[in-house]
Parts: sequence; C-alpha cells; structure tokens
Amino acid sequence: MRLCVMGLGYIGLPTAVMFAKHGVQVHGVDVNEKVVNMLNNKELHIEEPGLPEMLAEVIDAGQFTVSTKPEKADAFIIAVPTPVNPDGSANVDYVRSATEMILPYIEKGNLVILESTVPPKTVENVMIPILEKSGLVIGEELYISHSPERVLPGKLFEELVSNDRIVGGINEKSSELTVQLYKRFVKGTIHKTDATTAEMVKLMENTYRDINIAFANELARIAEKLNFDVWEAIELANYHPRVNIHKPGPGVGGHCIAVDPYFIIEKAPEQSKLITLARSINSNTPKTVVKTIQNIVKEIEEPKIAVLGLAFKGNIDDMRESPSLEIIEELKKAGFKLSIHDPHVKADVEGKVDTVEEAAKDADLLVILTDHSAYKDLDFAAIKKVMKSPIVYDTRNLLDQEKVEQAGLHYLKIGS
Ligand code: SAJ
Repeated sequence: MRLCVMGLGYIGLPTAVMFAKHGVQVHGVDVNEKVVNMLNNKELHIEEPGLPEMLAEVIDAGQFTVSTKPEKADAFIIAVPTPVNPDGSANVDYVRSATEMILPYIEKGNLVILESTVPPKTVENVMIPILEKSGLVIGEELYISHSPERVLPGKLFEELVSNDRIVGGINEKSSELTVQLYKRFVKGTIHKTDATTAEMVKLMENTYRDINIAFANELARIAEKLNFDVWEAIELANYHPRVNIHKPGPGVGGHCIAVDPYFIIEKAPEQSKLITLARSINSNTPKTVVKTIQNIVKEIEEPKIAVLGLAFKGNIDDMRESPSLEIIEELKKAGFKLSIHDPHVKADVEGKVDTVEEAAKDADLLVILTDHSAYKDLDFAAIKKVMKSPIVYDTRNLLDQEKVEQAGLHYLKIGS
C-alpha cells in the first residue's frame, strides 16, 4: 500500500507518520522547501508530543519519504490549510492547487481523500471538476471522499487512534475504501456518510464549541457586572447531567474554532444568525481583556505589563489566531511597556524574554493569557520580589489563588 500525503503541517505530518508506522509506504509532500529539508534531517517545524521519536523511526525504517513533489500511490490524502479571505470567506486555493498537483500522478483505481476543513460542497464543486481532468470515471475508476480531521493539537496521536472518524464518500465504494485505509490505526468507530454531510459535521462540531464558549464569555461579563464568580457558577451548573458549559477566557484562537463558523456563515448568511453573533462575542473578547487591564493599572504611572502566554491554548506552540497577539498589539498601541514570555513558542516575538522572572522584573501587572501547565507551579515568592506592583490577572483561572496570595501577590481573575 502506497500513500501520498499532501501538506505536512499540524495534521498532514502526524497522519503521514501514523500510516508509515502501520505498514503503509508513505510519501509526504510540502510546497515549503525549508520544511521538506528539515523533515529529511529529522527536524520538526511543529511541536507535538511523541512526533520527534515517531518521525525518526519511520524515516530510519524507510517507510516515510518527503519531498516537494507528489509520487504515484494507491491513495492520496490532502491535508492543506484553508485560510480565511479578508471578507471572511474560505480560501480553498490550497485545496485546489494540491488537487491539481496530484493530477499527473493519478491512476485507475486510486482513492483521493480530503482531510482539510472546507465549506460544504467543496468536494463536489472544487475537487471533482479538477479530478475529472484525469479522464477517469469519477466514482468508478477514481474514488473520492472527505474525512475531516478532528484531533486536538497536543493530544494528537492519542486522538488519531481513539476518536471516532467521519468518512463521507462521493459513493459507497469511495467510503468503503476510505474506511479500510483508516482502519489500519483508528480504534474508534468509523461512520460512513456522504461528502457534503461530512463537510458540515466537521464545521458543526467546531461551531458548537464556539457558540458554547461565547455563552461562557458572556456569562463572565455578567459575573463581572453582578459580582459573582463565573467559574464556580459554571462548575455548579455542569453538575447537572445535561449541562456542559465551556470555559470563558481571553478569546478563542487556533485555526479551527475561530475560523470554521465563517465557512457555514459564508454559504448561508441569512440562516446563521446565532453563529454570527457568537463569533462576534468571541472575537471582541480580547478587547474586553485589554479594557480590564487598562482599568487595573489606571492609577499606576507608566505601567509595565508582563504577558505570560502567546500560544492560543496551553502546552502547544501554535499562535494562529491567538487572542494573545491581539491583546499584545492593543496594549502596545495604548502605550504600555511590555515583556512577554512563552515556554513553548520558539518564534521571534518583539519583547519576548526567556524566563518568567525576567518578564516579571519591574512589572506592575502579570497577566496569564495561556493555560500552559508550566505556569501553574511558578515560584510566586520570587516573582513578587522582582515585580514593581504585585498584581496578577489570570484570564484562564489557571493559578491556585491561595498559593499566589500566600506569596503576597494580589490575585484577580476574569469573570469574577
Ligand atoms: N477555549 C475556551 N474555552 C473553552 C475551550 C476552549 O476559551 O472552554 C479556547 C481555547 O483556549 C482556544 C480555542 O478556544 O483558544 C480553541 O481551542 P480548543 O481546544 O477548543 O480547540 P482546537 O482549536 O485546538 O481544536 C478544535 C477541536 N474541535 C473540537 O473540540 C470540537 C479539535 O477536535 C479539532 O480537530 C480542531 O478544532 C480542528 O482542527 O478543527
């Protein structure tokens, strides 16, 4: 079995490596030459627990090759990004170009699977017309399906295996061949449907989460106005067997939840009123955080803010759509002096320092923006010593309030 994986990012690379580990001869393709060179040297451009070891293993075993050009295979997986255009619509150019790239390598009996998250009808209206140019009869000589990835960065390998999977073929044979392929490592149930339903299922999952988080963020604003602790209230409400309110925070980041709802809105704007409102609540949340920060330090002359966390969520290095970036930008615009820290992000960011103590030095406020585990066990006594004003603002309800206060710091958190 030979597999060609187009796009070696957060999803394509771990998926390719996983197939290689399960007896498939995998060829990975990325248009970025730098990424290809790094991978060939067994170096990684992304962070994911377990990936470095597995990459080295499959390369050494000769099961995984990487280049900028596709090769002939039995099956092709497309896992390329779908960015958002400035007008909010999905940019499916990479899906289009990856499909065009594999066209010269396609042979009778091949299977093409799209894993990228896309607006409904992309398989039908974008991929099929390109693949028809192969001259093969679609559905009879060339099989096509959509099997959206649904794994959580940071827990990717665990979820690749244990999560249920949706497979939406353009016909039964396409679905069946796709199921057979993923069965090599998927232990969860693989559910068969059609391509358009699969496209929608993926978008609905992330939109459900976006709406739920918007509700939590709204509750946090209500708590701040009415003076109760939203975290305690949510915890208590969630003891009800049919309630599962998500967590408020500094905003919603990442390339999935902050983006996918727009793919539904784009195709049915009139019908997507709740989805649109939730999106606007979440995308305005970073501004609310900035206002709160301004309020906390309003009496302090030329305040310095130490910002902890650049990644969009804990224990990963991904900054895509991270609320931290917008908050930092707004704080800079407002003229605050900033020092920034993130133990996972390696990219160069202006003002980033190597340790929390360095960031806290002479600061008037320490703001927790990302729920990295490393921040839970900070040496708060040492931090207090170096800070100018000992105030902590926790937008994730991450820290142990008692521990922070015992060290002599003043503790404030979002939604209370
Ligand atoms: N967040 C909150 N409150 C919460 C949960 C999350 O503010 O209660 C924030 C996070 O801090 C982060 C953002 O939302 O900024 C998104 O984080 P996430 O952990 O909810 O999701 P992602 O983007 O890492 O991954 C999601 C997952 N989708 C669902 O859980 C329905 C994952 O399974 C998908 O594979 C992924 O999107 C994707 O690629 O679509």
